[in-house]
Amino acid sequence: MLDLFADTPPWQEPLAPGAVILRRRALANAELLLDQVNQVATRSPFRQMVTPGGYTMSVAMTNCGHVGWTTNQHGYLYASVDPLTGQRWPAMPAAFLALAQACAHEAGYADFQPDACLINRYSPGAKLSLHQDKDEKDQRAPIVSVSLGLPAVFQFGGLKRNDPLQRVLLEHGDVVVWGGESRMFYHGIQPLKEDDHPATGAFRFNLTFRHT
Ligand SMILES: O=C(O)CCC(=O)C(=O)O
Repeated sequence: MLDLFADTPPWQEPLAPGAVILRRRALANAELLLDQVNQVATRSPFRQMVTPGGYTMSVAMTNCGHVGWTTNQHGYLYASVDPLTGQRWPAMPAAFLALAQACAHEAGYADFQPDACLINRYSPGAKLSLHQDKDEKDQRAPIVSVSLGLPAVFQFGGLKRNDPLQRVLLEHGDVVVWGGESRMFYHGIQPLKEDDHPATGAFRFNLTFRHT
């Protein structure tokens, strides 16, 4: 029988073993989430981090939670203090935590306890090269990734950098959860196309929740 509600948001699309896209899952909360992104950024501003190799990342980043992802001349690390402000990272807003836990649960990962939320801000041309999220000590927990604002092409590969890539468009309110078999799969974001989004103007924001 025809399912009239098959495309009614939110809906799920399998991506890989252990990975699923929850389409528009964060749409209803988007305004609140963006407001809280702004509040986090007033205390720990967005900044373009420099990799250990001396490359300035095109994506601007900040964090909230017990620890935040950052870089220094020696490598990548989670730190409890924001190196820019010398203060602890802002606490993770309750709405962030609730959304991340609900999405993880819906994707099959019960008891997700994120202690870090990396917030990425993309302007036109900004990208994230293929990488693995491997700075977390506990890789049994999934990654929950929330997209807000301008659409972007997400690349999702395999355990090896040169494994074939799937390319999927992530739009305002989409959530991707990957864990289990695909927890260490390479992924990245292609350069953002210039456009204007009613909620975020020229930007795309992404929240990634991790249990470090
Ligand atoms: O912006 C995205 O959708 C992906 C972010 C990401 O891969 C990361 O923060 O590790």
